[in-house]
Amino acid sequence: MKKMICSASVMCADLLHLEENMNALEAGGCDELHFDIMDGTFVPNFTLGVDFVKAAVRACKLPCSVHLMVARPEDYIERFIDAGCKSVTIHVESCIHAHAVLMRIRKAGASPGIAINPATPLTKLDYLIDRADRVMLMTVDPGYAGQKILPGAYDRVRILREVLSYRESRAKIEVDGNIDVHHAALLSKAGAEIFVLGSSSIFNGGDLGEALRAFREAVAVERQLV
Ligand code: S6P
Ligand code: MG
Repeated sequence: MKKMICSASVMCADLLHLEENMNALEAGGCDELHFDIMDGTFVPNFTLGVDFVKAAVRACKLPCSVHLMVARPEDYIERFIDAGCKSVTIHVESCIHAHAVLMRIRKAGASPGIAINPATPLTKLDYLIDRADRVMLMTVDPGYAGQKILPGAYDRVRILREVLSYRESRAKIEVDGNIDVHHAALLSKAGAEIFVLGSSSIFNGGDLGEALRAFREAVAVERQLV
């Protein structure tokens, strides 16, 4: 089994103790931080913004990735990259010229990602895959933490894995939404490599470093059973 890439969802952190949370994640071997940016238009919720991300980047050594759930993401990518983000993911549904914007993200010095909602046909990705380092399959409708995984998620990962290998793409599949131990085991078997960890897995009030280590171990065990 390849090492899971764990991306901790900052919107699920204790925002009043964010620095402690980030230190614990770093100590626990977290691979990156995941910042959900919501504008109340593309999704029916508001979350974090550029200044928040900038402050977190200053306080933490982990690479920061942003998941832009906003209308017209192309208007904001350079600001997040200037804030220190190493990876910027845009939605195929919110960006008319997604191909050009992915290239702009790379040119600006960050790693481009493309995200897709649960009900959007995967064929929308066909001509974008070559420009992305990661494809983020939403396993819930975007907007909120604490939702239930949608059953189509497993097939979508399987199909996308096939498409990526047919196209000889090295893009990684990321899954976002209700990634608990059981779902992570099934999704990693289907071909997912990056896992967004939120309230379903590690943010449950205890020590985050411990929670992350326990999560990795539990997924390794669960993979033998599913
Ligand atoms: C949801 C967002 C996610 C959440 C994550 C929360 O729109 O994109 O990144 O932060 O899904 O995790 P959980 O385990 O509560 O679903
Ligand atoms: Mg997200």
